[in-house]
Amino acid sequence: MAAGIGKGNGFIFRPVYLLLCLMFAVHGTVATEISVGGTFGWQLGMDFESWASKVEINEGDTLSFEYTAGYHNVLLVTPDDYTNCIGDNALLDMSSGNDKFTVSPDATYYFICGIGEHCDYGMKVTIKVLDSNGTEHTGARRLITASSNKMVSRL
Ligand SMILES: [Cu+2]
Repeated sequence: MAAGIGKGNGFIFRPVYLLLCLMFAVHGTVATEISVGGTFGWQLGMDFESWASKVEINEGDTLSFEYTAGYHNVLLVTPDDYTNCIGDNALLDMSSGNDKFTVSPDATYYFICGIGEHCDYGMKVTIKVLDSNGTEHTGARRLITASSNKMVSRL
């Protein structure tokens, strides 16, 4: 009888693992790489706040900051430092020119450029990440579908 139960367990567990694998696979395809600023990239001359308001960013998505290394950088800062364009206390400092940052759900991130007065000239962006239901905690769901988000991210 013990051997019979052992076999039974095997049949029960295998489909469960398969299902978990499928769930991860499906979830993985949803994550999108989003180039901040679209094809314009991360540089002076873009209204990044306006850009961000049109893009839906979900948990697991990866932000990509593309720029000429040395001319700009990407600093993750606190809301206060974001408002005042202060980069000295950056929580994260990226400067490769092709910086990737994967976002967590329900989070808000504040990025600025720490070079010269670029932040004062508009090189700053607030990234609000939607939760797993595709909703923002603080406001109504944006009227952008996941598929249009992918199109926006490739512009
Ligand atoms: Cu800059």
